Amino acid sequence: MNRIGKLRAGGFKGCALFDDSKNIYYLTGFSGEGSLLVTDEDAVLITDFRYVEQCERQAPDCILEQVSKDRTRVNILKEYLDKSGVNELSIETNVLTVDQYDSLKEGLAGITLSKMPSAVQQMRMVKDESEIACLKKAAKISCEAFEALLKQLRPGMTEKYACALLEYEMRIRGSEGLAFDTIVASGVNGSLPHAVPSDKLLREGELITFDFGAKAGGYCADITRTVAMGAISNELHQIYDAVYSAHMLALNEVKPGVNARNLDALARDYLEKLYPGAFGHSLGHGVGLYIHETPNVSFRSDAVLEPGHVITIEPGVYIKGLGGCRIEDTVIVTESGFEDPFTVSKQLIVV
Ligand SMILES: [Mn+2]
Repeated sequence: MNRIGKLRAGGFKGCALFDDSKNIYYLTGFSGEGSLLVTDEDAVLITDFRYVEQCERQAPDCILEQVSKDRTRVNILKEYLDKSGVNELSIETNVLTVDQYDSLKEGLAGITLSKMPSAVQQMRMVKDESEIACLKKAAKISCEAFEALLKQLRPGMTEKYACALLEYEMRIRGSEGLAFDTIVASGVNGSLPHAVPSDKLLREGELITFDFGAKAGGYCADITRTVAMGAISNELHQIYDAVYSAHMLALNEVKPGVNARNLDALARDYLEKLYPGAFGHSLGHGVGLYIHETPNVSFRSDAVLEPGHVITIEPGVYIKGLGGCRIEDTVIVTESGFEDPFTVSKQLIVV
């Protein structure tokens, strides 16, 4: 059964308009720009000239409607909604702009616009076999690229240069662009969890954090490793050891039925005792077509882990003026625990 069929089988009723490109890709396979209207009878992709052939190739099961000078997206929607005889349309209120909403409201007089049920989000949270295969491929590319980078890292190289090398190594191994902007944070820059690679030179005695990910089949990998350039101080060693322990503590508890909030607490309580206030972000997040998606893995999360969830575990310690460390893998929740598709060592790597 295709995914729209599964959505229906799961009790999803009525007409729905999707504008989130990842939801459209997930439901139909079409990765271009456009909208997807799902009615009781039809799945209609509305796009423009640029994507017509792509749409035919990627989503042959959908009805293709091309907008034109005389037939706007709203005109097309109205035709199908009139045909269905419905008076309500679910829309993605988290994606549409106010202008887009106003134009729908104006063009679809008599139709009540309602908030999209969370059915697709719920479905996307539990990854199927084909999605897991893409995630594993993205993980493999990321790991192999990182191993290739490690052989090339030298003191005196800029963060930007190291970033370019890593991205190149991912690209030549088949990555579809990047899962997100690569982070390279060396020395004192390591205290910025989301540092932007700079002209700063890598130096002996520093920790260097790389947070990056390849993409395969639309799915993102997310991995962070912090490596040492040459010999580092005891203080930095201790930070590394603490983050490593926090990572393993939380990781080893990943299994179905666990509250994501409790995972976060395991790592947070451990680090808070050693480095008060130095771990200020969430332990992790869901990963899929988006780099950040549900389930959340934070102190606020009410998510309970299920087989097929894909989450990151990424504790860190950040100390202004000294530096920082983060260790992260994206892992798959299985029936019995978890699977970690990343192969790069989590023991301190010295380059
Ligand atoms: Mn992450």
